[in-house]
Amino acid sequence: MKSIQEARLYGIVDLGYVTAENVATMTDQLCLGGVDVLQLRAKKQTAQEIERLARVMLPITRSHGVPLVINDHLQVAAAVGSEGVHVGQDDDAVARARAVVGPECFVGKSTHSLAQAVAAQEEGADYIGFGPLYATGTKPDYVPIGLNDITEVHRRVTLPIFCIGGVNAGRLDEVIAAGARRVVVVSAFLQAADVSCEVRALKQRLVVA
Ligand code: 3NM
Repeated sequence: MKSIQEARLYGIVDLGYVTAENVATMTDQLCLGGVDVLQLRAKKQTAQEIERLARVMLPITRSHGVPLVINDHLQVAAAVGSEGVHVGQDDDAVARARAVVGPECFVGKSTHSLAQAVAAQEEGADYIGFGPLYATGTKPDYVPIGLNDITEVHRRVTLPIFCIGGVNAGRLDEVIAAGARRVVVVSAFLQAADVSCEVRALKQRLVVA
Protein backbone atom coordinates (compact mmCIF):
# COMPACT_ATOMS: atom_id res chain seq x y z
CA MET A 1 0.00 0.00 0.00
CA LYS A 2 1.34 3.44 -0.93
CA SER A 3 1.71 5.96 1.88
CA ILE A 4 0.24 9.45 1.82
CA GLN A 5 3.76 10.86 2.31
CA GLU A 6 5.01 9.43 -0.97
CA ALA A 7 1.84 10.32 -2.91
CA ARG A 8 2.12 12.94 -5.64
CA LEU A 9 -1.09 12.52 -7.63
CA TYR A 10 -4.46 12.41 -5.86
CA GLY A 11 -7.63 11.48 -7.74
CA ILE A 12 -11.24 11.78 -6.65
CA VAL A 13 -14.23 9.71 -7.72
CA ASP A 14 -16.79 12.52 -7.44
CA LEU A 15 -20.40 11.47 -7.84
CA GLY A 16 -21.08 14.86 -9.42
CA TYR A 17 -19.31 13.46 -12.51
CA VAL A 18 -19.56 9.67 -12.19
CA THR A 19 -22.74 7.61 -12.01
CA ALA A 20 -22.96 4.93 -9.34
CA GLU A 21 -22.90 2.29 -12.09
CA ASN A 22 -19.58 3.64 -13.36
CA VAL A 23 -17.80 3.87 -10.02
CA ALA A 24 -16.01 0.52 -10.36
CA THR A 25 -14.80 1.19 -13.91
CA MET A 26 -13.70 4.72 -13.07
CA THR A 27 -11.85 3.52 -9.96
CA ASP A 28 -10.01 0.94 -12.01
CA GLN A 29 -9.12 3.43 -14.77
CA LEU A 30 -7.79 6.02 -12.32
CA CYS A 31 -5.71 3.41 -10.50
CA LEU A 32 -4.42 1.91 -13.75
CA GLY A 33 -3.36 5.36 -14.88
CA GLY A 34 -1.35 5.80 -11.70
CA VAL A 35 -3.13 7.89 -9.07
CA ASP A 36 -1.29 7.43 -5.76
CA VAL A 37 -4.35 8.01 -3.58
CA LEU A 38 -8.05 8.05 -4.40
CA GLN A 39 -10.99 9.71 -2.63
CA LEU A 40 -14.69 8.93 -2.74
CA ARG A 41 -16.62 12.22 -2.71
CA ALA A 42 -20.42 12.13 -2.82
CA LYS A 43 -22.19 15.26 -1.69
CA LYS A 44 -25.75 14.18 -2.43
CA GLN A 45 -25.83 10.49 -1.59
CA THR A 46 -26.89 8.92 1.70
CA ALA A 47 -24.34 7.45 4.08
CA GLN A 48 -25.73 4.02 3.26
CA GLU A 49 -25.17 4.53 -0.47
CA ILE A 50 -21.68 5.95 0.12
CA GLU A 51 -20.80 2.91 2.22
CA ARG A 52 -22.03 0.65 -0.59
CA LEU A 53 -19.89 2.54 -3.13
CA ALA A 54 -16.86 2.46 -0.83
CA ARG A 55 -17.21 -1.32 -0.65
CA VAL A 56 -17.29 -1.44 -4.45
CA MET A 57 -14.10 0.64 -4.65
CA LEU A 58 -12.03 -0.95 -1.87
CA PRO A 59 -11.17 -4.28 -3.52
CA ILE A 60 -10.10 -2.37 -6.64
CA THR A 61 -8.03 0.30 -4.88
CA ARG A 62 -6.40 -2.35 -2.66
CA SER A 63 -5.52 -4.53 -5.64
CA HIS A 64 -3.57 -1.51 -6.97
CA GLY A 65 -2.05 -0.64 -3.58
CA VAL A 66 -3.82 2.72 -3.64
CA PRO A 67 -5.18 4.11 -0.33
CA LEU A 68 -8.90 4.98 -0.38
CA VAL A 69 -10.04 8.16 1.38
CA ILE A 70 -13.66 8.80 2.33
CA ASN A 71 -14.76 12.42 2.13
CA ASP A 72 -16.65 13.79 5.16
CA HIS A 73 -18.37 10.57 6.27
CA LEU A 74 -16.41 9.48 9.33
CA GLN A 75 -18.75 6.65 10.21
CA VAL A 76 -18.50 5.23 6.71
CA ALA A 77 -14.70 5.40 6.85
CA ALA A 78 -14.75 3.56 10.18
CA ALA A 79 -17.27 0.98 8.99
CA VAL A 80 -15.42 0.03 5.81
CA GLY A 81 -11.91 0.47 7.23
CA SER A 82 -10.72 2.91 4.55
CA GLU A 83 -7.07 3.93 4.69
CA GLY A 84 -7.98 7.62 5.00
CA VAL A 85 -10.68 10.18 5.67
CA HIS A 86 -10.93 13.79 4.50
CA VAL A 87 -12.59 16.61 6.43
CA GLY A 88 -13.54 20.22 5.74
CA GLN A 89 -12.76 23.45 7.52
CA ASP A 90 -14.69 22.98 10.78
CA ASP A 91 -12.76 23.63 13.97
CA ASP A 92 -11.58 20.41 15.61
CA ALA A 93 -12.52 18.43 12.52
CA VAL A 94 -9.25 16.47 12.66
CA ALA A 95 -9.62 15.54 16.33
CA ARG A 96 -13.23 14.53 15.84
CA ALA A 97 -12.28 12.42 12.83
CA ARG A 98 -9.50 10.65 14.73
CA ALA A 99 -11.84 9.82 17.58
CA VAL A 100 -14.09 7.98 15.11
CA VAL A 101 -11.65 6.37 12.67
CA GLY A 102 -8.84 5.38 15.02
CA PRO A 103 -5.06 5.56 14.69
CA GLU A 104 -4.64 3.46 11.53
CA CYS A 105 -6.61 5.81 9.32
CA PHE A 106 -4.92 8.98 8.07
CA VAL A 107 -6.81 12.28 8.20
CA GLY A 108 -6.65 15.05 5.60
CA LYS A 109 -8.12 18.53 5.81
CA SER A 110 -9.17 21.10 3.20
CA THR A 111 -7.49 24.49 3.60
CA HIS A 112 -8.14 27.69 1.66
CA SER A 113 -5.44 30.06 2.95
CA LEU A 114 -1.95 30.05 4.46
CA ALA A 115 -3.41 30.59 7.93
CA GLN A 116 -5.76 27.63 7.57
CA ALA A 117 -2.90 25.46 6.27
CA VAL A 118 -0.71 26.25 9.30
CA ALA A 119 -3.68 25.70 11.63
CA ALA A 120 -4.40 22.29 10.07
CA GLN A 121 -0.81 21.24 10.72
CA GLU A 122 -1.08 22.36 14.35
CA GLU A 123 -4.36 20.49 14.62
CA GLY A 124 -2.55 17.29 13.64
CA ALA A 125 -3.73 16.61 10.10
CA ASP A 126 -1.73 14.03 8.13
CA TYR A 127 -1.99 15.99 4.88
CA ILE A 128 -3.78 19.06 3.57
CA GLY A 129 -5.56 20.10 0.42
CA PHE A 130 -4.67 23.68 -0.56
CA GLY A 131 -6.96 25.58 -2.88
CA PRO A 132 -8.95 26.15 -4.93
CA LEU A 133 -6.10 27.48 -7.07
CA TYR A 134 -8.47 28.28 -9.92
CA ALA A 135 -12.23 28.72 -10.19
CA THR A 136 -13.78 25.28 -10.58
CA GLY A 137 -17.21 23.89 -11.26
CA THR A 138 -16.43 21.02 -8.88
CA LYS A 139 -16.49 23.41 -5.90
CA PRO A 140 -18.28 26.43 -7.33
CA ASP A 141 -18.90 28.52 -4.22
CA TYR A 142 -15.24 29.06 -3.35
CA VAL A 143 -13.11 32.06 -4.32
CA PRO A 144 -9.91 30.91 -6.03
CA ILE A 145 -6.74 31.64 -4.04
CA GLY A 146 -4.38 31.68 -7.04
CA LEU A 147 -0.80 30.47 -7.15
CA ASN A 148 1.03 33.12 -5.12
CA ASP A 149 0.98 31.37 -1.73
CA ILE A 150 2.12 27.95 -2.90
CA THR A 151 5.81 28.53 -2.23
CA GLU A 152 5.14 30.03 1.19
CA VAL A 153 2.80 27.24 2.29
CA HIS A 154 5.57 24.73 1.51
CA ARG A 155 7.93 26.74 3.72
CA ARG A 156 5.56 26.84 6.65
CA VAL A 157 3.89 23.43 6.44
CA THR A 158 5.88 20.21 6.43
CA LEU A 159 2.90 17.91 5.80
CA PRO A 160 2.15 16.65 2.30
CA ILE A 161 0.35 19.54 0.54
CA PHE A 162 -1.97 18.67 -2.32
CA CYS A 163 -2.75 21.67 -4.51
CA ILE A 164 -6.32 21.47 -5.76
CA GLY A 165 -8.93 23.27 -7.77
CA GLY A 166 -8.98 23.59 -11.54
CA VAL A 167 -5.72 21.68 -12.01
CA ASN A 168 -5.45 20.07 -15.43
CA ALA A 169 -2.80 19.12 -17.99
CA GLY A 170 -2.79 22.59 -19.50
CA ARG A 171 -2.11 24.26 -16.15
CA LEU A 172 0.27 21.71 -14.65
CA ASP A 173 3.47 23.46 -15.69
CA GLU A 174 2.51 26.76 -14.09
CA VAL A 175 1.29 25.02 -10.95
CA ILE A 176 4.62 23.19 -10.63
CA ALA A 177 6.55 26.37 -11.44
CA ALA A 178 4.65 28.07 -8.61
CA GLY A 179 6.05 25.46 -6.21
CA ALA A 180 3.48 22.64 -6.11
CA ARG A 181 4.81 19.11 -5.70
CA ARG A 182 1.51 17.28 -5.28
CA VAL A 183 -1.83 17.86 -6.97
CA VAL A 184 -5.42 16.73 -6.88
CA VAL A 185 -7.17 16.45 -10.24
CA VAL A 186 -10.90 15.79 -10.39
CA SER A 187 -12.95 16.92 -13.42
CA ALA A 188 -10.02 16.88 -15.87
CA PHE A 189 -9.63 13.15 -15.20
CA LEU A 190 -13.27 12.19 -14.82
CA GLN A 191 -14.24 13.94 -18.08
CA ALA A 192 -11.29 12.70 -20.12
CA ALA A 193 -11.97 10.64 -23.24
CA ASP A 194 -9.42 8.07 -22.06
CA VAL A 195 -9.13 8.33 -18.29
CA SER A 196 -6.13 6.08 -17.63
CA CYS A 197 -4.23 7.68 -20.51
CA GLU A 198 -4.90 11.18 -19.15
CA VAL A 199 -3.79 10.15 -15.65
CA ARG A 200 -0.63 8.45 -16.91
CA ALA A 201 0.42 11.44 -19.02
CA LEU A 202 -0.08 13.94 -16.19
CA LYS A 203 1.64 11.69 -13.64
CA GLN A 204 4.75 11.37 -15.78
CA ARG A 205 5.12 15.16 -15.90
CA LEU A 206 4.51 15.45 -12.17
CA VAL A 207 7.05 12.87 -11.03
CA VAL A 208 9.91 14.25 -13.10
CA ALA A 209 9.20 17.81 -11.93
N1 3NM B 1 -11.86 20.94 -2.96
P1 3NM B 1 -11.43 20.03 -10.00
S1 3NM B 1 -11.29 22.50 -4.87
C1 3NM B 1 -13.09 19.09 -4.04
O1 3NM B 1 -10.06 23.97 -2.57
C2 3NM B 1 -12.37 20.36 -4.09
O2 3NM B 1 -10.72 22.58 -1.06
C3 3NM B 1 -11.25 22.10 -3.24
O3 3NM B 1 -11.99 19.65 -8.60
C4 3NM B 1 -10.63 22.94 -2.22
O4 3NM B 1 -10.13 19.34 -10.19
C5 3NM B 1 -12.13 21.10 -5.23
O5 3NM B 1 -12.48 19.49 -10.95
C6 3NM B 1 -12.55 20.73 -6.60
O6 3NM B 1 -11.32 21.51 -10.07
C7 3NM B 1 -11.44 20.11 -7.40
